Amino acid sequence: MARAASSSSGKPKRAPSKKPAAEPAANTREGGEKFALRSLQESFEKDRRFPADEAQLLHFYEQMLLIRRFEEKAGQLYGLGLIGGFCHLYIGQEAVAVGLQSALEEGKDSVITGYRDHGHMLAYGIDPKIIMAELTGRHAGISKGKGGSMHMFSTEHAFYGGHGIVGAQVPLGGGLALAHQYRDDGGLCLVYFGDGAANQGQVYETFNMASLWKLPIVFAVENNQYAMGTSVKRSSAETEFYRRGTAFRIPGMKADGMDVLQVHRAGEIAFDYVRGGNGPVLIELSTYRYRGHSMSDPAKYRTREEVQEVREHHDPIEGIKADLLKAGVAEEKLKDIDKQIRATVAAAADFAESSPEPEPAELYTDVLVGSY
Ligand SMILES: Cc1ncc(C[n+]2csc(CCOP(=O)(O)OP(=O)(O)O)c2C)c(N)n1
Ligand SMILES: [Mg+2]
Repeated sequence: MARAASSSSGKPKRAPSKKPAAEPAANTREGGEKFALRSLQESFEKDRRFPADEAQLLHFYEQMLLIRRFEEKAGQLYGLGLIGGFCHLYIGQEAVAVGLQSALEEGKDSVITGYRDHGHMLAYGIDPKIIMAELTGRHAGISKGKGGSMHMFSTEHAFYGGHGIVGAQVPLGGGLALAHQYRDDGGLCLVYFGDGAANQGQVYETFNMASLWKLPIVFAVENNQYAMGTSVKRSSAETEFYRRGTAFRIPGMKADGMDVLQVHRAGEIAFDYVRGGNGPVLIELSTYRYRGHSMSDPAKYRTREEVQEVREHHDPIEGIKADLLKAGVAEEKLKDIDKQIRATVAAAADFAESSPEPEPAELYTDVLVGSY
């Protein structure tokens, strides 16, 4: 039977454009069968590592090492009872936040993530003192000590948290991207979420609207192989997370999340594409967390050998160190940088421990009270 010239909803089909039709982009409805999941991966595969010069390599090394040493110290303070509530460390995943955020335009682009958020803040150059003060619930903390480890924000850096509800940051990120589009400010939103969060329905609702409206958004799945104690193999029907946007015509990319140069390069390609008005990109960063899910995780779901293998052969900081040594940087210099970073982190911990807690009156500030 011949098809009527109307869509399934009964509405007449849009009249064909009078302009000479430009070749439709593959990743649009008009692009029909041409949608290519791996269209961006192909350009990435041509040249997977960002060709950093010595100064850039040193910068990546310093940023990742700062996150590592900061998180080690946070673990110690937690053990001493100075950090209350939940505390999720980023040790092992440093290359993801550093590689991606260094490819953003700070102040123009926005970032949002889940509760494993200390590294993302440090990657923005936010003062470790005020992050540590937040972890220890002090007034000087970035959320005045009222947010703690999971709920930190810096509107100055367009960093919108810090969210404890798994996956909730994804639709919020969609909203941030819609705001960029509406204001036409040229910015994009980078949304991070985990492999576990990737199984949530709200993620796919966001994919649909983001793709339909061509929102300037990059979805970054930090696949650290586990959601609490459940491995991706036990929880996910599709463990190749970069494919998860296929049904929504979102091109997918996959990069080694333990190699900061690969992450940065993948970020550049994705951000360029999104800034071109082409709609969202999904990047899967394969990574690994060395510590437990949170500080109270006995980690019985994996062997010590598994963790040891990643530490010995895939550590992101050892990786960049090898690049630096190859570039002729003296090992002594790298040791000096480590010493300075340890001193910075020790000063942040001292500051946090000696800062006052918020006044009781703070209970009444930043609280939304109103009638609806
Ligand atoms: C809606 C919701 N369900 C469950 C939880 C409890 N929970 C906290 S973290 C987590 C696992 C999430 O894993 P993943 O998304 O892989 O992130 P990762 O912790 O590995 O960074 C769960 C189930 C929660 N905080 N929110
Ligand atoms: Mg995970």
